[in-house]
Amino acid sequence: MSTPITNPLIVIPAVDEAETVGQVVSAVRAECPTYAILVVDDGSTDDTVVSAERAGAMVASHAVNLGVGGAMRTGFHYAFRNGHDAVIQVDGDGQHPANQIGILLDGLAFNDIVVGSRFGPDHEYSIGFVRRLAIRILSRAVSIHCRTRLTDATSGFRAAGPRAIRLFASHYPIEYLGDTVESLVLAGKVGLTVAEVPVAMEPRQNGRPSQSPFAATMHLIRATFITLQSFIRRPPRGTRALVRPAP
Ligand SMILES: Nc1nc2c(ncn2[C@@H]2O[C@H](COP(=O)(O)OP(=O)(O)O)[C@@H](O)[C@H]2O)c(=O)[nH]1
Ligand SMILES: [Mg+2]
Repeated sequence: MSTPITNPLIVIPAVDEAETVGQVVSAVRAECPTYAILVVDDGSTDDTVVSAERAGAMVASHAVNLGVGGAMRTGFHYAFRNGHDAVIQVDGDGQHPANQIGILLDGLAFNDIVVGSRFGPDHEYSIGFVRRLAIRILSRAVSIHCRTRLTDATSGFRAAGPRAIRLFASHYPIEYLGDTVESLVLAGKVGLTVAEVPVAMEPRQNGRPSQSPFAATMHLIRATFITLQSFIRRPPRGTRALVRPAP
């Protein structure tokens, strides 16, 4: 795990983010000029693909919408096949500042997965009471699986190292919130190490979030029950072997 990261891949899941995805790609390229950037377009009806390509990213397009989990599965698969030793997930709406990517990558020296938290002591991020409460409960439950203290288990700003890439290239949860919460539960269950670091995040720059605040809150509550249920579920067959260090 202490081998330095030399070949990271930025994965940007995006649906209808033509207004912002170009700026996001440009900002990442300015901050991390040598990193490969893959935008996973999931059936956008606007110019997301054109904007991303114009800004210099590679684009993978799904023929049908598979959700953020499906997009990340594509991203991890690409990373595994092409020898990348880190995957950094970044939103296409400008919420995740490129200058915070280095903070996530630094954490990979000691951990398999590093999650960027909106709720660090030095960062202000406004969020509704019920949503905050649901995130807190979810984060507590995921913390138990991951044997660490997490405050923002639903954050999509995160980095994964080589062992996590091996796992997620073949098993990435694709149900709603699977991309964030379930993926951490799986990682914890098979013995990967997870850490959280505080990062600065911006409000969405344009367009609408994929969920209304009400729908997002209801889903968070549902996800809390599903996550609690995960305490009695076993990880899929074969996943432990995938993360075993080479002899
Ligand atoms: N590939 C893919 N990306 C999506 C989908 N839904 C949302 N996204 C992207 O995932 C990122 C996070 O979504 P967002 O709506 O910003 O979620 P929030 O930040 O949790 O409010 C954005 O870049 C979206 O464009 C989807 O169904 N497929
Ligand atoms: Mg967002």
